[in-house]
Amino acid sequence: MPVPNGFVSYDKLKIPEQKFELACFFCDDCGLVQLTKVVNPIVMFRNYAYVSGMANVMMNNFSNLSYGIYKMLKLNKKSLVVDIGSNDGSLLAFFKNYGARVLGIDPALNLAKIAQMRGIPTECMLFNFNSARKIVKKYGRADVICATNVIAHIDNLHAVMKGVDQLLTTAGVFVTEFPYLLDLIEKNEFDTIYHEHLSYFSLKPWIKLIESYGFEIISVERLLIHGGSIRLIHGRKKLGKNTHLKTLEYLISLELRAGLYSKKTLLDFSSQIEILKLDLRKMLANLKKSKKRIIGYGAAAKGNVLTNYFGISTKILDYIVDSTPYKQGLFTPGMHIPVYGEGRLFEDKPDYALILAWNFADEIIEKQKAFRRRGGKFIIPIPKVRIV
Ligand code: JHZ
Repeated sequence: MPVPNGFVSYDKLKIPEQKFELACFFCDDCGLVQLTKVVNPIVMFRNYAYVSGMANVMMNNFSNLSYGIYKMLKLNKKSLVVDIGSNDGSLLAFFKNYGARVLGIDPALNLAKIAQMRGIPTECMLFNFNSARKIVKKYGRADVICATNVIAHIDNLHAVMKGVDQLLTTAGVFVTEFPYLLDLIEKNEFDTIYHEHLSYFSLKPWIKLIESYGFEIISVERLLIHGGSIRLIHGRKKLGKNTHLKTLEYLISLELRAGLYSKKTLLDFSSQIEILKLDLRKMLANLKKSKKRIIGYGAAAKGNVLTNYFGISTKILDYIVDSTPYKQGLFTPGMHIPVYGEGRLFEDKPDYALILAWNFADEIIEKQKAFRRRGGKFIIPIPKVRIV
């Protein structure tokens, strides 16, 4: 597969794209599911097309997260909040409004610039122990470290934890969110497996990692975002603030019941995906036979995985609409499906829109009432193919 955010410009369409193996290992020892091959992060993230501030659902999630932490720690103008993988500064903008000092860390030059323009100081670098040391020297220690949808993107998890340990004050908290393996398996979310995501976390291996650096989970919450994620707040173990043991035990019991730590479950999952592939391809082929025009909605990284893995090309999807300016005017990696702004859906009036950003299906369907009113239909591919 090509890298999932490797959008291609018109003049480069004839140059063969670099492809990388995309397969998973399962660790017999700790149960972590992880990719077999690691693509150089600079190739994937230096000029990054994904902008977190593009979806209302994301902004609401950031608002809720920042308010919870603000209340919990009673943040003030002396507090420092550091966001790892700060993207366009969307999360930090909330913390800034609460009066805290903020600092973003992100290797994407294009996004660091945007964040800086909106008044969010950002260091354009990858996060590890060395960068944590540099930050401590320049800005002091952080009272809060956030890392939403980014830990799974980092190969050396030990370097991250060493960096967090270095950067965080003694009483500080480390907050992270990532897609939860339990949701991924139960809801057929195979297309969230791609080169950017090196680890697919469940709780057991995660706890093993953080405990080895003297941290414990002080709060755990399941979220609907991104097809099902988990939000964890960590503190230093020596402070003994873990009040969520029962919830953790309960979640681990769910993981065990779902067979997350058995290879058979993972193999069954991959067979399910083959069935999904047949179902979706059959439905799309039937629609094409009856001369329906179909487009894609949301040039998400996951959509690029789905179209490549299921072989859905421009013979099926005329184009994809997406709200991200960085993606518009370009072609999707691998399948080379053109990407346009969302306005085109209404002007062009296709019959069906396949929602590739299925995690935002509700928001998209709500927003595109006019398309539905004049007979347009949506196809949601995951967890099971259905028409709305
Ligand atoms: P979205 C990204 O994955 C990348 P992607 C990353 N690696 C990660 O971990 C996950 O997020 C969590 C568009 N859209 O967020 C915007 C509309 O066009 O599911 C996006 O291009 N109209 C960091 O790329 C895409 O859909 C809309 O109304 O799979 C959604 O991409 C809305 C709501 C979205 O993530």
